[in-house]
Amino acid sequence: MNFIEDLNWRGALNQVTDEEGLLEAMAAGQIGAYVGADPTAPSLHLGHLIPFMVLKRFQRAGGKAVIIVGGATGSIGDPRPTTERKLLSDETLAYNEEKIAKQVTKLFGSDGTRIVNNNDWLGSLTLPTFLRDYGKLFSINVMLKKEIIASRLESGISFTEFTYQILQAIDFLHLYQEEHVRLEIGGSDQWGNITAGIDLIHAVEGNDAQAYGLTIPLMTDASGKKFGKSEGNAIWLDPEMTSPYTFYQFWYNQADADVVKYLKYFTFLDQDEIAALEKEVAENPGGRLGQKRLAEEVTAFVHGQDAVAEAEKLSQMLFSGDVAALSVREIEDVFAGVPGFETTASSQNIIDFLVAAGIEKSKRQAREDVQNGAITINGQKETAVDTVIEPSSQYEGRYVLVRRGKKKYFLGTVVK
Ligand code: 545
Repeated sequence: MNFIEDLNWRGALNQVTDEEGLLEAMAAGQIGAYVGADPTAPSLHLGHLIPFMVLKRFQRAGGKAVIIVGGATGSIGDPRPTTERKLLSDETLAYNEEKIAKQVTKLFGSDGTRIVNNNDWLGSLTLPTFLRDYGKLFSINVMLKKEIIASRLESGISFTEFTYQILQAIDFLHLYQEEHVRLEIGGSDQWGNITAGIDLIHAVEGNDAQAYGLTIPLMTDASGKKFGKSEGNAIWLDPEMTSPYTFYQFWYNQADADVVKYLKYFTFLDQDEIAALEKEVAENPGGRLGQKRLAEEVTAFVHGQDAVAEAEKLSQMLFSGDVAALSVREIEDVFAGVPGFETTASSQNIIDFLVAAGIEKSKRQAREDVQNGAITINGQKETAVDTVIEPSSQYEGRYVLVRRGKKKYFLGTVVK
């Protein structure tokens, strides 16, 4: 299967400007492809990852991969369909830029991907040069017809955001000339900017110049919901923002109806491997073998093999209830973003404690659960209704971990 057939099979192709031309160019010798990311946040999240995965597939198909960190474009911001962006402060921009550069270097830098910052060429461009060399080659009439611009004409758009597409187009031309880049890849929201770049290359280099664009569809789950959030939170690639455990669990908890689609989209497993997993999911629904493989593959890709081992160790500990040995750091990773409760450090009767924590609705229910052996505190099953709880006896005195039933955990933070 060639690069395009593979993307089609994976459901990862939305539009391509000239499929035949692109495949010919790829077959004739090594060409480059690029994806850009603006430092408008300190980390990429899962929604951003897909074009980078496609870039990686391009690289595996023999191409050269280039990533632009948009130091210059990020200071302006790609227009959104809704409203004008608020400009980020210089400090925020510098901070995000450093973070994003580090992140893409960590994710892609070790395998020969070239990472560049468009501030290096756009930053020194003067206004007269911009207007003479580039502005003249853009037709306002064409620019106004770009979907994103058209959608903003009613609500309004600044000259700054209107001009964004020209900057991105200059990037493509720059990489065309300097890095032998012939293809730009992006999400479907990038179509207008990518085709602006192709038009600029044709205007400067002649209509025969090989320049192609490819976009990837927006990911949705089986219920049609936008993909990539867990309980309303974005899944970030930065381990400080989304712990590798949460990241792993996000994949592990996907529905059977979605797992094959995600295996195709987010892993480098081949057709045979995915077909085998598809069969497994169909024959053994709820068995989670597909999800486990998905979680392992994507977590290893983003966080490394050690993070997979750690996430699986934590999952096992939580599943078996053997949580006494968890470190404070592990507790914080596992329960980040999960609603919990607060408790004082003073000794409390277990029934009062469970009701005050909101874990049990009534004392009667609390007694019943305790007597039935459904309640575990810090990994220890408590079956006596007169048990006295010392909330600060474990985990450096900072947390108390309650389990009700087989699965449901509640983390209590001990407050002074
Ligand atoms: C800048 C200069 C270029 C080429 C591209 C750009 C960036 C592009 C853009 N891309 C998005 C983005 O999001 C913020 C990321 C991190 C905090 O705005 N104009 O920078 C997203 N992109 C990945 C996909 C995208 C896109 O990074 O293309 O479609 C999301 O899937 O929205 O020369």
